[in-house]
Amino acid sequence: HIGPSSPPTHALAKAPVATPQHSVDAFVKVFLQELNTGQGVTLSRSTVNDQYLALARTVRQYLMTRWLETSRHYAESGSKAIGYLSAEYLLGRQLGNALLATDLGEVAEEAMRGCGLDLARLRAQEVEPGLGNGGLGRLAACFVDSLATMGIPCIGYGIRYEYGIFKQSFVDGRQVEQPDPWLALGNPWEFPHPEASVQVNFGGHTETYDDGGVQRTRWVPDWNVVGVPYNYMVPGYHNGKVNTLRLWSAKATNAFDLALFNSGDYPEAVRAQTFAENITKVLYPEDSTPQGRELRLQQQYFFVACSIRDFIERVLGPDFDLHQLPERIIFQLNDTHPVIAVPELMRILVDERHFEWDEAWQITKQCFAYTCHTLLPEALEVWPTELLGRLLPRHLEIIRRINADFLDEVRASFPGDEQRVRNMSIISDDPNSSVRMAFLATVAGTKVNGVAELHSQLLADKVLHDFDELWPEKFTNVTNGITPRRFICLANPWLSELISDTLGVGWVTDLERLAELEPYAQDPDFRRAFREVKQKAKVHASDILRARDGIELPPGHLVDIMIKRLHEYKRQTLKLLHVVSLYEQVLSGEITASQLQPRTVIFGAKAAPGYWMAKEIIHLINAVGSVINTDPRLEGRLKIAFPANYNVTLAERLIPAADLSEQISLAGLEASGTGNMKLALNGALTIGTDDGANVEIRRLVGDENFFLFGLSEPEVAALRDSGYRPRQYYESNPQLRAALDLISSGIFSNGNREAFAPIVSSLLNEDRFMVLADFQSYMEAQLRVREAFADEEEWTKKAILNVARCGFFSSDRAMGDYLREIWHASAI
Ligand code: CR6
Repeated sequence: HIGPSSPPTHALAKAPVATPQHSVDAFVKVFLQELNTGQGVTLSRSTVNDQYLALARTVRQYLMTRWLETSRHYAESGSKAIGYLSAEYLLGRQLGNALLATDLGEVAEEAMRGCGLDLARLRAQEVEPGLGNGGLGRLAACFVDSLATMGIPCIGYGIRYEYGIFKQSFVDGRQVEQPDPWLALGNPWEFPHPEASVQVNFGGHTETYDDGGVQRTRWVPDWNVVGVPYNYMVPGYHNGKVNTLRLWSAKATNAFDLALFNSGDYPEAVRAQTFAENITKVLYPEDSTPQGRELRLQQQYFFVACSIRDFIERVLGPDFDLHQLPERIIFQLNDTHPVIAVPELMRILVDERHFEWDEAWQITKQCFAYTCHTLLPEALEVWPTELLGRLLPRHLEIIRRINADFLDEVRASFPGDEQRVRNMSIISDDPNSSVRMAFLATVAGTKVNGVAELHSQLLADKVLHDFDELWPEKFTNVTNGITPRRFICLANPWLSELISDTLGVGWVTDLERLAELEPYAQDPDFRRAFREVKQKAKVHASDILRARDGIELPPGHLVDIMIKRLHEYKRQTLKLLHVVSLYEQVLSGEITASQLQPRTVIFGAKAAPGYWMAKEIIHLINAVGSVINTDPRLEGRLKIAFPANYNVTLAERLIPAADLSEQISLAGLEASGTGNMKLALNGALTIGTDDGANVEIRRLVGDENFFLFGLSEPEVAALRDSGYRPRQYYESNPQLRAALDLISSGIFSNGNREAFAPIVSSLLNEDRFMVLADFQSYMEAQLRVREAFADEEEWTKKAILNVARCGFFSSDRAMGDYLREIWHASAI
C-alpha cells in the first residue's frame, strides 16, 4: 500500500535522486531552476517571497535523499521508535536550521550574492510556525532536533494548526491580538499526503453484539472527519539523518453535500466542511492552564487517533502482530494533552483486533510514558464525564474499566483505606463527575517524569504522592534541555566561532565539552574576545529592535532580560517593582541618577487573551516604560524595552545580547524553565529563585556566579500555612511602599489613580505569588548585580564560567536520559 504495486522497471527508480553537489555553482543552478519551474518566474521578475520559496526548495533538495534514506533505514532495521505525541511544536524558522544541518550556510550565502541577493534578507522573509505557546512547545522542538542529531528513530506527531499563536501588538500600551496566517505565503517545508489520510470518528453510542459466541462491544459513532498528514523534515546536524514530524490537518469527509449544493443551499453545503476544519483551525493560546472547551478535546482526540492509526497501519503495516507493539514503539505523552491516546489504543486492541482485555492492557501499559510539565493545580487537565461520554462514549467506558481495575489494585495494597481510593480515582466526583487526565496518564505510563529535579520531587511528594507510594519505581526525573544548534550556533554565530576556534567543532554535539573553556576564564585575551562577542550580539539585537519596533538599545547598558509568557506566577510585577523603585529613589532624591548602573530592561511576553490580569500587567509595563524612557531626570540610565510579539525568532536575537537573565518565579511553581538554560549558555548571569532548573543551574555554575534571592519552596509552604499577609510587607518596608504608592499616584497613567488599582490591590490583598514577600531580597540581589557588573573583568569571568558549566543543559543529554531511563531505545 506504500509505493507502486508492480516493481519499478527503470534502473533509477529504486533509489532516490542524487543530492546536488555541495558547491556554489550547483546551488545556483538548482535555485534558478526552482525559481523558474517552481515559482514560474525569472530572477529579474521575482519577488522576495519567490526568492525565499525557491531558496527553501533548493535547500530541501539537499535533504531529500537523506530523508528517504533515513526512513528506509529505520523501516529495514525494525528497531524501536519514539512516537513523540505533542499538541504543540514551537519550531522557529526552518531555513537557517536546514542550512546549518547541511552545512550549506556559506555556499548559500555566496550563491545568493552571485545572484545579486542577500541571504539574510531572504531568511527574514520566513514566517515562523508558531504552533505552540511557550516552553512546552519549544521543548518538543528541541527534543526532535536532538533525536534526529543522535540518529534515533522518532516520529513527532502533532497538529497542523492553520493559525498558530496570535500575533501581538500594542495599542496605547495594551495587548491586541491578531490572527497568525502563517501559511498565507506558501510553506515550502511541508509535504501533504492526502492519500495517507485517516478517518476519525466522534459521538454516537456503543452497543454489544455476539461475535460467534463472544460478547463484544463496538462504537457506533455519528460523525467523522478526515485527518490529512503533512510531513516536515527534521534534519539531524551534520549526520546525514532526517527524521519526520507528522502534523495532522482536519478535512470534512463529504466536503460538499451534492444534493444540498444542487438545491442551491450553498451555505448549508459547506457547513459540514467548516465544522470539520475548525478542529485544526487554531492553537489554543493558553499557557499552563487548560481551556475546558469541547473543541480542545476534539483536537486532542483527533491528533492522537490519527497518529496511532498511522503508526500501526502505515508504519508497521497491516500484517504486523500487535503483540510485539512495545518492541517497536514508545509513545511519549507530552503533558496530559495526548492522554486520550491510552483508551484509543485499548479500543483498537480490544474492539478492532479482538485482544483479551488483560492482554491489551499489558501491551498498552508498555507503550506509553508520561511527562508532567506543571505543578499549578489549575493546569492539571480534567474533562467532565458528560462531555467525554458525549464525544467519545467508548473511550469513557474504557476509562471506567481501567479505573475499576486500578482501584482494585489500590484496595489490595491498602485494605480498608477508602479515602485513599477516592483520592486516587481517575474519575472524580468532586464537584462534578470528571476524568483526571494526569491520573490516567500515571496509571497507564511505564514511567512518569517531571522536568527538573525539584519539580520531579514535588510531583512525587505532593501532586502525585499517593501514586508514588504505590509505584515508587514509576517516578523519575529528566531535567529539560535545549538544542545548542538553534540556541548557540544559529542564534549566536559570534560565540559559536569563538568556542570552535578555542575547542574545535565537536562541542556542538557534545556540549559537556564546554567545560574545557573553564581555564580560559583566567585568560585576559579570551575574556576580551568574549566581551567582543557580547558586544556584537548587542549591536545585532539593537539593529533588529530598531528595525522591528523603533526601539533604541543604548550602548554601554547592562541588558537585563525577562522573556517568557506573561503569568502572575512568573512575577513580571516583581521585575517591574524593581524598576519603579529605582525611579522613585531618583525622584525622591534618595539616590542620584548618576548612581544608577545604566541598564535596559527588556521584556518579551504574550498574555493569554482571556487572562485579564496578565493583560493589565502588560499595560502597566508599557505605561511605566513610556514615562521613564522619556524622563530626563534619569539621564537615560534606566530604560524599559518591550518589543511586541515575542516569539522564537526574536528570542534568538535577544538571548545572545543578555547580561542578566531574570528567572524570578515564586519557588515551587516553575516546573523547569528553559529560557534560563538558553541565557546561561549564552553568557548571561542569572538572578533567580530556588525554583525549577534554576536549582541545577546554580549548583553547576556555583553560588558566586549566580544571584540567588527569595523564599525557598519549603519557606513558601510554611509562610502560606502560617497565613500570608502581603500588606504587612507594604507597611513595614518604606521602599516597597513608595514604589507601590508611585504606581497608585497616577504618574504612569496621566494622573488617573484608578488605572492600575486592580494590580496594586491584588498585590496588597492577596498576592498569591508572594511578590511582596520576596521584594526586599530581590532588591538586595539587584544591588549585588550592580556591584558585580561594575567590575568588567570579574563579570566576564562569571559569564564564561556560566557557559563552561552549563553543557549539561543540552537537549542531547536530556534525550540520552529518556532513552536510558524511559524509552529503552537506541541509535541504529
Ligand atoms: N509553561 C512549564 O511551566 C517548563 C515547560 C517545559 C511548562 C515550564 O516550567 O519549562 O513546560 N509547562 O517543560 C506547561 O506548559 C504545562 C510551560 O511551558
